[in-house]
Amino acid sequence: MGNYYQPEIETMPVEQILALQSERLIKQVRYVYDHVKFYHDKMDEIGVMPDDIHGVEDLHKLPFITKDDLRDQYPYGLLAVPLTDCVRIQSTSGTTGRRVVAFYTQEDIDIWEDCCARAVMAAGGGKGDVCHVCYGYGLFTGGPGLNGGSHKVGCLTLPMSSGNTDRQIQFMTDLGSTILCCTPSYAANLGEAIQERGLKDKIKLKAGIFGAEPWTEKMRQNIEELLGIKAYDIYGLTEISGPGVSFECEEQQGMHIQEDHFIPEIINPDTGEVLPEGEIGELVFTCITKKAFPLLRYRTRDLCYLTRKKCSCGRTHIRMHKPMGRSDDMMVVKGVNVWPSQIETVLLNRGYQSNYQILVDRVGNNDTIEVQVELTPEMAANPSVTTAEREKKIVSDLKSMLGIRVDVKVVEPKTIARSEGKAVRVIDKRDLYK
Ligand code: DLL
Repeated sequence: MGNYYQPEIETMPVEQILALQSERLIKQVRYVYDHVKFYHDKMDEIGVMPDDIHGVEDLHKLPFITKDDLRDQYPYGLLAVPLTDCVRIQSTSGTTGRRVVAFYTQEDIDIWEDCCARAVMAAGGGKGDVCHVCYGYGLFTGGPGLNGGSHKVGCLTLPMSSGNTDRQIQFMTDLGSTILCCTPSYAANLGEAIQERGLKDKIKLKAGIFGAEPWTEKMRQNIEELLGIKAYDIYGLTEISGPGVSFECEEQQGMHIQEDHFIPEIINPDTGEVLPEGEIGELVFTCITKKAFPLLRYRTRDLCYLTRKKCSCGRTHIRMHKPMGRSDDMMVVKGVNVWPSQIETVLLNRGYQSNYQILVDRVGNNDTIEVQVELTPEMAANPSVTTAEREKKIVSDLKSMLGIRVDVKVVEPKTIARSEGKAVRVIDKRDLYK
């Protein structure tokens, strides 16, 4: 068994957590300054030395790091260990121009899996449970993270990966899965499929660990009813490790952040000013135990607030409200991170102009995404290529750019409504941040 089960850390008095964070932060800043040229230069530039950091109260002195920095430093610029000490990479969904590759030493993997193990335990998982993981495996962190956590707590782990609903249900009924790990939208799909097949009596699920995309309280109720389970939220991002940066306990009142590994801050996304507990702003993380890819003050772009209100589960780690929006224009569609700029790149590469619109909606439990783009006048004057051919090419380019199917409608010039102010490129009707 790993060392994930550390009730003395999860329930430690707040002053002790803060002391532990300070101790780790001081060491980590020195480590990062000495091992990552990017940080060395950035700190020199603003005149902050590792010796200026005496504890968490000095965190605000450090510079922020953003996804653009990560992109600029791709692939090895932020590595703090020789590549030969790394044993794994994971990567975010969404690709060209926006790829983020995170590196892990074996110790990083162990800690990440410990974080996921705590999440599985908080959902009631342990020896004797059958943990059915249908997050994607591969570069995406969902499958590997929950897989590792499930092993550590001694569950029988089913590494199902995503898709093939019939097979999922068959394993679930034959092997008596008790804990389900997947995106909330897929959980709702599975719930409906199980009901349609009249198999609800045959499943033994008691809990689900759902995250990687925003979901509402209404969706939670729906999933809990459909599957007869308790549905727990889990949050994380590849840059910081993956799932398990925070997770819900049985109280389902926000997600406990694993403060022995990550220090959270909430900032005003426009000014960078640190906001007090309870105020909504952008979530920022500093990793204090990571070795290979140790980010300090990473801006997640997720909007939420933090609370230290006592939780009756006994955990003292601070809680974050589920993400309430984004401070950039990233959307999570079909579980994949999508930036409008990626779609625009595909269109411009094919010779279209910026007259396009992205329509996102949810039909049943499934996201739909359609791109409408105008023909240029030159294209309209050239009937030798049919609209269907044009659409097929864009669908294929978008599939390789984003990894998901996007419906495409090529329309006549000047048919998409022009805006008088800022162009409205995205119409997202899902209303997921509630
Ligand atoms: O989605 C890691 C993960 C896997 C989390 C499985 C939970 C379960 P990325 O692909 O890097 O990593 O996407 C990270 O997804 O910044 C949020 O915007 C969004 N996100 C993740 N979890 C939640 C959640 C994984 N529980 C980005 N609620 C983050 C809302 C979430 N949004």
